[in-house]
Amino acid sequence: MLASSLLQVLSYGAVASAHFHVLYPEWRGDSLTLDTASQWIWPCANISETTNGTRTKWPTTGGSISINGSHEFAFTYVNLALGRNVTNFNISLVENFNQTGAGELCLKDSVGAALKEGLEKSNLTEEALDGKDASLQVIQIAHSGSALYNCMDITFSKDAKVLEDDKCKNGTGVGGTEIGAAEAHSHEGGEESTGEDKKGAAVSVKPFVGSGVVAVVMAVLL
Ligand SMILES: [Cu+2]
Repeated sequence: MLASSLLQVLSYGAVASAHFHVLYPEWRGDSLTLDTASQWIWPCANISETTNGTRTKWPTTGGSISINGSHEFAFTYVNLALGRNVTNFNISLVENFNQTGAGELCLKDSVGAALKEGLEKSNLTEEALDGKDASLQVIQIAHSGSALYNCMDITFSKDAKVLEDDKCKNGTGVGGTEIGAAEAHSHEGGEESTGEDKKGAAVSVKPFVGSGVVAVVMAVLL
């Protein structure tokens, strides 16, 4: 039973034109058609780093990222790894973002702050980034809860620009929201409550948060 449903999932992945395309920066290769590629494979869909010099020049202040997703929604992450032949994508540029609506999704200039923060943690300056090679990794968690991977190779350049508006558009009905914890609920009537009230609130809130998580998991499975 488990084996057959697993096969079903795998064959769906192989046959359907599901999953996502990367439109910008140029991806390492078309992971939907290359024989040895599979978006299920961490960290980069089993596609090696670009060797033919076609890296995209990407601004040191953070560039645009554009994908075309086939799923009605997918939890989306973008990570950055500095250097060449890297597997340590330790700088998060986009986190906990729920892409909604299938189609083209473009983040024009929204990763600058996250990049800056990541550089600070790595003790790197924006100036030092100029001319450095790096790879971007896009992860989507969609149907069945599996993660899909694609990577793009870049060279940071202080002269590179973000995409023009006409090249960075969201498809009709495509957008996204940041996924947050159900914190709003635990703050209800929070500020003025006594220590004891807080304890009581925390206890009563817990099952609610739990069911929220279950609902999210259910949604992914559907
Ligand atoms: Cu898919």
